[in-house]
Amino acid sequence: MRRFEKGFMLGAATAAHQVEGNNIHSDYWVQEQIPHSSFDEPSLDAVDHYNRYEEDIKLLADAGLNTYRFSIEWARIQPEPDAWVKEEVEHYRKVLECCHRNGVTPIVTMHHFTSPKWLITEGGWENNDTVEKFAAYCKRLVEELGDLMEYVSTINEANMRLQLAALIKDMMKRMMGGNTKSAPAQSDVQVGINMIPENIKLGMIETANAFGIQDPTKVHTFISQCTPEGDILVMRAHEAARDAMKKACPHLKIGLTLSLHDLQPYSGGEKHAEKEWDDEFLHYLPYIQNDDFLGVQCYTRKRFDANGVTQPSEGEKRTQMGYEDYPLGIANVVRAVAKEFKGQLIVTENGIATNDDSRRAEFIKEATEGLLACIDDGIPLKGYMYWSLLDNFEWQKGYCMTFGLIAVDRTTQTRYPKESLKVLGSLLEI
Ligand code: GCO
Repeated sequence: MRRFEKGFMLGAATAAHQVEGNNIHSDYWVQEQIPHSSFDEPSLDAVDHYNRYEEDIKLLADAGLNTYRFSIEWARIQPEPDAWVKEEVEHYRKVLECCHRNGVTPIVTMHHFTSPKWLITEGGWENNDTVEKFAAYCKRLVEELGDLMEYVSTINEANMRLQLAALIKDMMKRMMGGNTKSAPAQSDVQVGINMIPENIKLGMIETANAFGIQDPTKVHTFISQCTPEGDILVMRAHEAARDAMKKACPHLKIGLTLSLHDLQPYSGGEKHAEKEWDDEFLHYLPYIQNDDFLGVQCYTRKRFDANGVTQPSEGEKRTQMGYEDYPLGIANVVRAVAKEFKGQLIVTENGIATNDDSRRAEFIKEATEGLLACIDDGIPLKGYMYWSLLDNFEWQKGYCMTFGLIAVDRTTQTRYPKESLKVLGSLLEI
C-alpha cells in the first residue's frame, strides 16, 4: 500500500457539538429538547470530548497521524451577545496546546453547523448583521489563540444551506403528494424526512417559541431553508471573517469547507448534473478566490438521468446513512475541483458510516489510493482528514451512525480504537 509523503497532513476530524457534550447555549441543543423534535435523540454528553480531548488526541498521534481537525464552539465562547467567556477560550487554548504537545497540526473550524441560540433569535443566517457578528467572533478569537493556530476554516460546508433548501422543498413536495419522478434528494445531513406533516408543523411552532420568534418560518438556523440572499450571506460572512483574521494574524492559512458530490450523469442526465455542480460549487468560486485553501468534503456520488437524481441500484452497497458506499468519489471530486480552484486543497472530510470496520479500512485504502494518484498528477492536495476520529452524534440521526476510527461506550465513555485507526496511521511515511 502506497503512503503519503512525510509533510502531508493525515488525520481525522470532529465537530464540537457532535463530540464535546452539553452544548447548552447552542441552537441545536434548543431544537433537540422540544417535544416534537426532528432529532432521533438529544446530544446530551455526546462522547465527552470536552473533558477527554487529551486522551483522544493522544490516540490519534500514537496511531501515526499528524493532523487533527476540530471546531471551536461559538456558543461556548459567546453564550450571550455581549459575553466573552475567558474560561472557554482557555479550554480551547488547552486543546490547541495538546495538539502541539503531541506533534499534531490543528485545523480549526470556527463554525460547524451550530450557532449561539441568541444569534438565531436575532435573525440568524438571514440577518445581514450576522456577517459582522461572525467576523468579530473570529477576529477576537484569533487575537487570543491565533499564535497556536495554522489552518483555519471559517465555516464548515458553507454550501449546505442551498442543498438543504432543495432537500426540504423536495420533502414537502413528496409529503403533499407531488409526483416527482426523480429519487428523493440526498444530503450529508438528514432532516426529519420520515416525520409526518403534523409533527413537522408542531415542531416548527415549538422551535419558534423556544427562540422567542413569532413566525415559525423565520427561524433561520444554519441548517434550515435559505433564500438566495441567505446562501450568499454565508459567503459574505466567510469573506469578512477571513479578512479580519488575516489582518489580526497574517500567518494563518484560511479557507472554508464545501460539501460536494461526485456527479455522474447517465446519458440524458447531463443538464441535471451541470446544474447541481453550479449549485453546490461553481457559483461559490468568486467568494473563495482569495482563500489559502479549500476544504473538500465528499462521501459518495450522485447519478442523474433525464428525470434528475437516481437511487443506487439494487446490487450497489449502501452505508448506514443510506447513500452509496463509493470510495472513488473523493478523488473524482478533487480532480473536478482542481480544474476550477487553483489554490491548495485539503480533504477535510471523507469517511463511511458502517459497523464493519474491515470495510472502513478497505474504504480508506481505496479512497486514499485515488488521492495519491491526484498528487501524482500534480494536484496540490495537502491533506486528508477522515470523518470521524470518534463515533459521534450524527445530528438528527443521533448516535446510531458509526463513522469513527474509535468506538465509544457512552455509558462509561471508554474509548475502543478500531483497526481502521491503525490502517489510516500506517499510510504516512515516517
Ligand atoms: C457534514 C458534517 C459532519 C457530518 C458528516 C457525516 O458534512 O454533514 O460536516 O458533521 O457528521 O459529514 O455525515
